Amino acid sequence: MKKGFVFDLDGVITDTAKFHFLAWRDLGKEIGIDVDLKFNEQLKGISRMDSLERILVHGKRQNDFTPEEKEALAAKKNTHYVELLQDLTPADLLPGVKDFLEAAKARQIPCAIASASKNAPFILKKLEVFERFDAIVDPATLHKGKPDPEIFVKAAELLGFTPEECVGFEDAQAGLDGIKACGMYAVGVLSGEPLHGADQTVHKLTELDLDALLNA
Ligand code: B16
Ligand code: MG
Repeated sequence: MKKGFVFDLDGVITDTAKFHFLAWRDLGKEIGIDVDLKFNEQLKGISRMDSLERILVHGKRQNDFTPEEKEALAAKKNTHYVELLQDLTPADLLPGVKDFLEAAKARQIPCAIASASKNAPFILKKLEVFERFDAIVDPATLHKGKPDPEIFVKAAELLGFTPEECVGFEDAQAGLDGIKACGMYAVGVLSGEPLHGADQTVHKLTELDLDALLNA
């Protein structure tokens, strides 16, 4: 019997990938690097600084900036990203999320957020579901980003369970690999590119049978 749920944020609870894309695309323009939608897929689930490093490699500019300049570029992208988040409302929850969280609450299944985003608490408050989560992993405390399983192990620990006792929900391959690497049951949420290695995949959380999932 599964005891806890661990959710990724971007692509599972809400679609903030479109805002990450716009902010990275504009920053890319300023430094002469083309960031298109296809390349943006590679940034899903990847931390802010690791995303910048990938963009610099993509534009063959990985040796052109000092650590301080990289910090400034990442901060500039984040300022733009946070501006784009200002109009977020509960209507931006992905289909089925609200009902799924309510159903989990009715069955007293604790829920955690395992997101690479340092903006997760702000986003969850905008979506009016912050109170619904029993734990949010602070990505600043982690040693390794996804696909390392650390964030999912930590989320299970914060809920008081082992990874095997939890179900993880992810839309990005990096996150899915992290979930599987710690023995957690993985639900892949399809948002674009195919996902490999999930125990089951859905397009929306409405497709899930909660009782079957708890017994998976
Ligand atoms: P921030 P997730 C990830 O969220 C995004 O998918 C990824 O594109 C982003 O770079 C990362 O959060 C860090 O976000 O700049 O807000 O700290 O999918 O792990 O919920
Ligand atoms: Mg995601």
